[in-house]
Amino acid sequence: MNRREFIAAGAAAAAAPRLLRGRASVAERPRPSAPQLEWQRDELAMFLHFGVNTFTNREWGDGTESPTIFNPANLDTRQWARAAKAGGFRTLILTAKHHDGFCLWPTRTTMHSVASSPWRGGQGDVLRELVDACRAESLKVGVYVSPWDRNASVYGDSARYNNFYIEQLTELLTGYGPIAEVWFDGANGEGPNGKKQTYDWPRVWGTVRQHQPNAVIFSDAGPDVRWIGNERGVAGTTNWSAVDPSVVPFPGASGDAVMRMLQQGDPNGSAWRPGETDVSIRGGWFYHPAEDARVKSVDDLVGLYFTSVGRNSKLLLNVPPTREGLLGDVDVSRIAGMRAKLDSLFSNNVGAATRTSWRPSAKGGVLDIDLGDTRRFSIADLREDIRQGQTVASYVLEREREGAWQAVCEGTTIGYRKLDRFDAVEARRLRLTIREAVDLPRGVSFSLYA
Ligand code: FUL
Repeated sequence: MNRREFIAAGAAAAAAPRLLRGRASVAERPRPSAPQLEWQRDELAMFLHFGVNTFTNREWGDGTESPTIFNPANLDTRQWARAAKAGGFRTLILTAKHHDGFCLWPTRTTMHSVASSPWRGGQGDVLRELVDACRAESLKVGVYVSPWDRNASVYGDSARYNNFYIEQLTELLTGYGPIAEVWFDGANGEGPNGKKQTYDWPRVWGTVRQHQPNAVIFSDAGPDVRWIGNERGVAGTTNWSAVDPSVVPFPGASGDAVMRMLQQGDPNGSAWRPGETDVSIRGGWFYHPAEDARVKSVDDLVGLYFTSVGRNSKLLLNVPPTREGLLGDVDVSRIAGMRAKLDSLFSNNVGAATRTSWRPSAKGGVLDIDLGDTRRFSIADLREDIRQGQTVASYVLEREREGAWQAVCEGTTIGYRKLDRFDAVEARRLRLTIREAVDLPRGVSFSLYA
């Protein structure tokens, strides 16, 4: 494998990228915070939807469920954590409270919790057990805390419910050690009294910052990471990590412009807010026996990796525990299968090249490589050094064939990672051309896999 530094601007003149109108300089462009960077590099997180819905076989509870139905016979969070770790997942995010209002930890704010259930004689705490298991397996923990609460009598009485919700959050953020991610959806149904609840998002986010300054906060509107805009596991083929925050002002905002911003971001956005792609390994978010035969295949899961991580996003894969309190055998084997397949796809690196800096005077550039020998490959793994922001808006990777250049793959954004899969091709000489960028790119690299 030959590693070659970037060739002089003159050689690249024919392929000079058009610098799109961007911010004044790389220094002014948004960049990730340390927690955002770590969040992205982790690539995979596991979502665990678990609660009264698991026992009623529903997707959304209405808040009238009796806590006595919550009684997983063999709950084993260590089994969850081991399965996640074997799949390469780095964080486990539990539905501490879903829309039905049932709390998986023994909260002081309501009786509607595990403390009123027969499970562990009313002494249990699912979150505590998850935290312990994750610490033992060197994994991180996150919590989903639904703002919509169909059980709380004060829901819809805005000030009172907001106090109640902040108290719940405070318990979660102060009682369990480091929390890596706090996950909010924008669901906002009507309260029991017919009144509409107005959430106090600045206060919610301020509470997370106060107690867990290193946690990333997820919602449609960030502030740290954004929803990717669908639950199918597909990020935009164009996906900027920056957004214009005024387009998605609060979680649950809707409309075409909102969806576009969630899917694609904004090349000139002022806030670094990368997209998280959440999708379930089954049809629903909660466990339903009828879906045992509909667990996504290994190839499906590998495909989801390519349409999320491979499009500058992060994959949050939901694997719902059963009524036993375990991850299903089929689900566990599919996750392990996904890992094995990904490891094999990325095991044979036939060549790599990096260009770390572009001279400010150079109008364009090509990163080229001579593999030394003709090699066969079917995956291109492109990356930008996102510590310095995201700049590439359009690229093409070409191979030399009988003295002419022929495109192997092309695309728009790169960001943290862009994976292109194609029918295997052979080549000895290749070049990556950045056609368009919003600023002089930094640290662009690619690797090729057989
Ligand atoms: C949505 C919820 O309504 C679904 O039940 C699920 O939890 C999904 C991840 O978020 O907002």
